[in-house]
Amino acid sequence: MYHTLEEFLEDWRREVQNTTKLFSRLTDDSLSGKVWAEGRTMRTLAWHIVSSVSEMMGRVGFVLDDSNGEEAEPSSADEIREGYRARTSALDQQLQEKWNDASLAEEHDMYGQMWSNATTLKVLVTHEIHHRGQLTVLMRQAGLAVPGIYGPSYEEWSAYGMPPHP
Ligand code: NI
Repeated sequence: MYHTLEEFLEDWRREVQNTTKLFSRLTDDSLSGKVWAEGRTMRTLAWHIVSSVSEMMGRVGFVLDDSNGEEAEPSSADEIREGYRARTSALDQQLQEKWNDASLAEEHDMYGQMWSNATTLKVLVTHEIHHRGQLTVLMRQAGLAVPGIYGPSYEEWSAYGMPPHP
């Protein structure tokens, strides 16, 4: 649980860097890939990560884009990258302008339950990590190289001259 805004920002900025690193490996050609017939495509999954930032934070008073959640999924990987960059930088700036440490204890109706803003921020982070893990699998199955996030990826072990860990 976050006790100060700075605690959150430190965590969040690191995760934004991680997601940005993963998104940097997306290619236009790979976006329609999925693991099973009914599954989400990489495009849908990546865009869900992007749009969830504005959807979730929109419920606690932040306007991070002007789509009202009506936006179509973009066709290119660059639009996904730019959408993420724009939303996360707007959030970073607006959080510093509008919230302080006391804001974390305020509660809002989130999906039918009352959550403190500290809880909402925690869910923002874990939701993104959850879907980023799914996206990593899809990217690997599509033959894309994936970056290490909390530890080296297969390719990175080799680059360090070490045998890849399973
Ligand atoms: Ni989700």
